[in-house]
Amino acid sequence: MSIPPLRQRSAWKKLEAHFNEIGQRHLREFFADDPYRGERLHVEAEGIYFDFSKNRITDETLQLLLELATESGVALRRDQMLSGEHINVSEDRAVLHAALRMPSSTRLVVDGHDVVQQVHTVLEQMTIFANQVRSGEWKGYRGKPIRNVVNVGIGGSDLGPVMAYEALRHYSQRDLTFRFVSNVDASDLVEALRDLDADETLFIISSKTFGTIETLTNARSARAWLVEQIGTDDAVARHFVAVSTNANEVSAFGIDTANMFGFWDWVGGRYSMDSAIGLSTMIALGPALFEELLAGFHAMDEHFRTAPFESNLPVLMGMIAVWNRNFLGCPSVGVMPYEQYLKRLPAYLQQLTMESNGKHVTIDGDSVDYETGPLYWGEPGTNGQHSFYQLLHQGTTIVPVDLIGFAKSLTPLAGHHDILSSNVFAQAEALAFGKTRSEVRDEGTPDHVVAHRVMEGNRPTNVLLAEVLTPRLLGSLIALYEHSVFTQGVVWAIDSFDQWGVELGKVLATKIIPELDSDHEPTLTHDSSTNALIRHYRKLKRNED
Ligand code: G6Q
Repeated sequence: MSIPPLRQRSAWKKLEAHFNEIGQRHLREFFADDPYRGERLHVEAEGIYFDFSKNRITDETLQLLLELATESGVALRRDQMLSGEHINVSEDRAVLHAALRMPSSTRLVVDGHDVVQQVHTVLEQMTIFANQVRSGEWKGYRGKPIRNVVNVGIGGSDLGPVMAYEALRHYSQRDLTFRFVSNVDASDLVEALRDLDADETLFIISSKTFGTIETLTNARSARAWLVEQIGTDDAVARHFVAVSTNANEVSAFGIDTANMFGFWDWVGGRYSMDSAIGLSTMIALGPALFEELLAGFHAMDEHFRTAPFESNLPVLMGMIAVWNRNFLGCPSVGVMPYEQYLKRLPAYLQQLTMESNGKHVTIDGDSVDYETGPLYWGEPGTNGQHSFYQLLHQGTTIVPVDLIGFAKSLTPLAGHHDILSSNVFAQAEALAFGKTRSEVRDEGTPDHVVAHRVMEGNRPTNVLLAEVLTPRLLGSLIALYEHSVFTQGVVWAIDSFDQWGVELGKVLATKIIPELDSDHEPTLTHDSSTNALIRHYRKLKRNED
């Protein structure tokens, strides 16, 4: 099936004409025209109630967006992904994070291997180890049980574990301490270790490639710290494990591959929190709750795979995002969880969305002539309301926002939760409907202040509402975003699963590292700005006048 370039697809052309008709209409009108709009424009799947009625769309918009999804080959591409075809074309790889959460009773043969069986073999290995650590059976070199777990990784090997730990901390084993070290800035490691007893500390070195300079530098320093504290290299075997796809490098680093938890090249870094990269999560939660997390992911995968587009939550979410990006022209999207435990979710989603869809060429290598992934950012509510929400309400840029709320708190204290939740609803309402000039006047506002207090509204939001944050719900929520990102990437015809911009960063600095070394005077061959900066840095390092 050959799919025309985006601008030539018939649904795209219809959407352009349609936008000319309704693009300037106000959410106030949409709601006034249809008293049932708020009830109608929602879907519910896997415990997530998704209200998309406060988007600047009509029934026709929706129908055309779904037509565009169909014409763009979302279903075909989805099925290719789920069956293990190499849809990551620029790296010639399968994209099989969905296989990480398939039940052990299923089979999926890809490139000659049953990947489900491979996944469950590693899960069993993780389960044994996690239970040993949790029960105190796994002892440090001098016989003390492990009480501190330090995950050392960066990017996809850090953001998922830290987000999941924070999100599910309520369910974690509280006599274990978890720390996450990612930045090569030594402060990150030094601060993480300063109050830890080496005898009780386990390092999980998480790196898909085991070639990432930040992680290996931190891992070497962590090992030096441990050896210094305990007094012998022999201690490393009881205090270091690795999560990687690269057994050779793990072994070269000095970690016994018996203490390595593997995964595969078909798991992208930002899609790996439910692979062995989630080892710290499993230790924190225990294998049973980790299984719940996987079940939540899988349930959303199944919904994505089987639900018709008009009730398919990830497809709807993804297509509304396309509308906001390409037709409303919104350059940025905010995600605001009204659940403190989800405080690292915005950072996690920032990588998921921007690394996946921040691309300017199509899978065929042609330059796109339309916008792709927006900037993505966010903070937990209600904190954001006391800072940047000002711009959301009255700025000159329209920022669509996902507001995520829960009906029940995990930590109920009288009076708190309804105050928190009222803000979810109030913000979505205010962003949509604003406050008109006459409403402001009727409040008795002096004439010269009226203009300042008007909120034009018409700012789109999605509200995602669930009962309570559980491991299962978190899995479904993350899978929802994964598949929404996928849907957008298919429409934009980009490879959502490579990351050449990130790879560039990995090599750029390596040329400069030796040039900063005080012992040698380098011959600098960069541009004049870079040369001057390096010279000034060297001078400051020497602390000369
Ligand atoms: C994720 C990216 C990137 C990667 C890190 C760490 O999709 O590829 O964030 O996860 O660069 O890579 P390693 O796990 O190989 O150390």
